[in-house]
Amino acid sequence: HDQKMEWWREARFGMFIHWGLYADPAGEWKGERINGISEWIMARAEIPVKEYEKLAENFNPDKFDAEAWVKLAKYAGMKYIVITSKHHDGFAMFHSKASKYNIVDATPFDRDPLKELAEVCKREGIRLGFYYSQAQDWHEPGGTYWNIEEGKPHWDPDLEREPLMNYINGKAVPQVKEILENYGGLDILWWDTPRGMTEEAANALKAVTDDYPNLITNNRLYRPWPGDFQTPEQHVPPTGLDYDWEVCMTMNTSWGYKWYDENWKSTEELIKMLVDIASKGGNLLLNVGPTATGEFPKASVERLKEMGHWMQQNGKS
Ligand code: JFZ
Repeated sequence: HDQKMEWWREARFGMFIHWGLYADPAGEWKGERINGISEWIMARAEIPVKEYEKLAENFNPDKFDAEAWVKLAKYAGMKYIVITSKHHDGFAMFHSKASKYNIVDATPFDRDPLKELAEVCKREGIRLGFYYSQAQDWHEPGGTYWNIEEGKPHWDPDLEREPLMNYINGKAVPQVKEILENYGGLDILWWDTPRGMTEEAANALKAVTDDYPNLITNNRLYRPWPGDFQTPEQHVPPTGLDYDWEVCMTMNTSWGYKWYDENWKSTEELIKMLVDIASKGGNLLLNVGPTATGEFPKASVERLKEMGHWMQQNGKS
């Protein structure tokens, strides 16, 4: 347990990437600005499943360049990358046999960006993790959604409900097996928002990850759940914690790309945050939300370059 954490404890700084179909609407639906984080647009605008699915038909991020992403992360001083393989919208950003609703089978792009990213990471010595939304899957009849625990129905009445375990056994477990098997050996599996999760579902997924003794997982599989590290979100915890922790943080407000989110933190703020976190013994997972063409927003690139410049002068290596 401790041995697999060695590289992670040394790492201090990683890149979070929230990338999915939601990068296309980018916070706006039918000419209206939708409040909140952009990767939640399907829920916030109550978009029916069939309508949201149509985003895939035009999703063609042909400016995607895994090498450019990894090299910038590396230049910024980051040691690892965690990317959304499937967010709550249920769309897989990797080639999946378990569900056709994935970037290779459902879009004109016809490439597996996560495969490309995995290859470059391996070559460049950057560790790689996938985020996988195990509970919330707004696309599936058995997937959970944000207010399921309040007994609310899914916003799309055409999605005929099924038991959670249908989705867990039919999609989540097979897809988690796929990502652990097909991407050269992931270092991290990043679970999220266990809303509506059951112990049975958590155990089914844990059984899969148990086959990978070097895999590091977070504490968001179930509630309560230890995982290998805790995940304070959008704030820096006090000093003196006796467990491993990683702050995940946005540079602006939204995780996914939102074109009018101009609430950028300054480079100075980000560097101070990194120093604060490192001095307290934690890691910073700093988010980028790439566009639907597959590029990092200019403001993110600027900040990462400036952080890299600072790291060259003050970092360890
Ligand atoms: C979740 C997601 O819903 C969100 O879209 C994003 O991926 C983020 C990283 O994770 O949102 C959360 C999860 C946990 C907390 C808050 C928002 N939390 O523990 O305060």
